Amino acid sequence: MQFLDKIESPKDLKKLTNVELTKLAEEIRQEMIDVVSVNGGHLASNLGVVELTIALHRAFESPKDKIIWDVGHQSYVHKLLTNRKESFKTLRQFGGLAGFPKREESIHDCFDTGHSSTSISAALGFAKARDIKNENYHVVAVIGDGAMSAGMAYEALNHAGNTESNLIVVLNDNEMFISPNVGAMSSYLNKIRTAPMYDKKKKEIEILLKKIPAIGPSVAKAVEKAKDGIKYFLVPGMLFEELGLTYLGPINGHDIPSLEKVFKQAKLKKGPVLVHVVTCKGKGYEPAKQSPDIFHGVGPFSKETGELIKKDSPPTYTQIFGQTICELALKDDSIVAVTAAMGSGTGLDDFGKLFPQRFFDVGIAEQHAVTFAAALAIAGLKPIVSMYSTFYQRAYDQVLHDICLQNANVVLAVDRAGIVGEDGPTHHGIFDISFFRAIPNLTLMAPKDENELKHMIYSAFTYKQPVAVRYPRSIGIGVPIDETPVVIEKGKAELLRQGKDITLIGYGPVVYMCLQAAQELENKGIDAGVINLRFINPLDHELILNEAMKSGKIVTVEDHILNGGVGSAILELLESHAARNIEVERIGYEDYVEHGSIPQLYEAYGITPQKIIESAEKLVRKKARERLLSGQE
Ligand SMILES: Cc1ncc(C[n+]2csc(CCOP(=O)(O)OP(=O)(O)O)c2C)c(N)n1
Repeated sequence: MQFLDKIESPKDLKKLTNVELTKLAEEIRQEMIDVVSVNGGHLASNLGVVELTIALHRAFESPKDKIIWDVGHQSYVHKLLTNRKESFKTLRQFGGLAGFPKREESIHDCFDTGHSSTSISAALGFAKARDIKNENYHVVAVIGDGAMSAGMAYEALNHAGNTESNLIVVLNDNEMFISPNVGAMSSYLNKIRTAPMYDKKKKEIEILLKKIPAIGPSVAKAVEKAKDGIKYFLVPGMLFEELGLTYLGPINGHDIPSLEKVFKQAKLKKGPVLVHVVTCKGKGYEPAKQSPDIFHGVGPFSKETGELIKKDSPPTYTQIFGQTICELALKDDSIVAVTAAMGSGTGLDDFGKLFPQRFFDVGIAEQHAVTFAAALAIAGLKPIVSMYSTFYQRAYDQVLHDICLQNANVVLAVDRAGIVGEDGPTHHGIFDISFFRAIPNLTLMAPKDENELKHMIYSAFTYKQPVAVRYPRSIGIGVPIDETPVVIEKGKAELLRQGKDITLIGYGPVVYMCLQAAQELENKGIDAGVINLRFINPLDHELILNEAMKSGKIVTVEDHILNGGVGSAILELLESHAARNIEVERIGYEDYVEHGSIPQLYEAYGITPQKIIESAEKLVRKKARERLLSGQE
């Protein structure tokens, strides 16, 4: 790579001519295609910001100036330009570069991101800190038109527009979220995307408006109002100006000299500035340009054809969810589905096509999605909200306050529960049990396999109360799928195997790890029982206590943080039944989990049959020693 190899730090960019910069952009695209075609990753978004990132690093001085990448999935170019090109091949791999900005990875990553729409708030925080400490640097938030749909972005704009602090918001407008964009803000941006650059036009409009004569005070007032109205129609970005930001744009986001020019202009303005940059998602690689949604977050693919490398495998939980909800909705027209910019990720694409009137993609607006669904339910429909576990974190109050406190009949499909692999700590769904378990009225379920998922989704609609069903990102176990779903009795766990020496308790697919461990323990002379919990709330007190009393020892296993997880719930249950002599070992995560493939992470963090066996043996040995010492044997 003739030019990329020369870039040790962003400063080196300033030595290149325009022609060389164009060649550098080509090399960066090639490098990203090479690496992402093997490791998977967020290709289309990164292809779209190559020139934008180069121009930002020429116009600003990172790390002194702070550049905050919203979501951060588009930070690959930034990583390549900030001394990480040698390690770029390890992108998203266990122990390698993260797929998102990470402060501990580089001084050029000034703020960790992963969840959408945090950048303007963070940028304003930096700007205020700078002002209070009398420091001198620029702060830039780079936010996509998708991320601009979330409430947090408006909360931050509302605050920013009312301050004097210098701050630059770069709106990267590519007409796409993961799927084509939705919502009124997107329609607004669509309208102004092709308008001529504001600054030049603004002057012409001001001159034109000044020519309108004033005739007496009252008429003058009306004329002023009319002028504002005319300006509103003629000036692109007026909405942002009204919010107190200076609007610059729209700018072609693939023209480095124009971008640099506008950034230099923005640096000179006082107060908050919004630079509207228009880019093309997937630029420079035809398959990604044609299908930016598929290449938004993509697995390994053939560089030559753009075809995804698919293995013969069972359907994913998400696919079974998508099929089930379509089957149910065909028979029941009160079922409606809500998602927050994750239609394809949550398997609702087919639902959207079959029932367009009953499908709502509300944009990146998890809080709104949940409250909206609460009212749909209270008004007599049967809404299912489908989002990733990690994004429900955004909507906790809405689940608690709007759905559960009112006991609204909403089903929450909690996709990507458990670790998700290469996207890492910002995206692992390992907290939902802890935060949902605390909420009264919320039934909380987890299927051990994809067939049980079908029955659980069906059952959830029959309980007539708030229900959350959590299931993982992975492919299913490969079990046959029953044609007709049946109702699972609420709160009933499943005893998969009797055992007198120890009881293994799991939920979700780790139940199969428990079964494997039980089999291997049998070979070692330990008789282990296995409970598939199915319900985390309410717990099956009777079955758990019965089995625990028999064996006196429990190992709980969960693809979840230990704090407040099911292991904790079982300890609480034993405590409240004064069953304190039962020994419990809990397996789960003790901390945030890094990025890497799911099998690697399971191995590294000890979610394995081997770990279950070790924990079981430890407990059995401990009890035997105690018995020996107390003279019972
Ligand atoms: C709170 C939250 N919800 C959902 C997501 C999933 N997500 C990641 S990127 C993305 C689309 C972002 O669109 P945009 O900001 O326009 O960026 P682009 O990829 O188009 O450049 C979504 C929905 C997220 N990261 N955070």
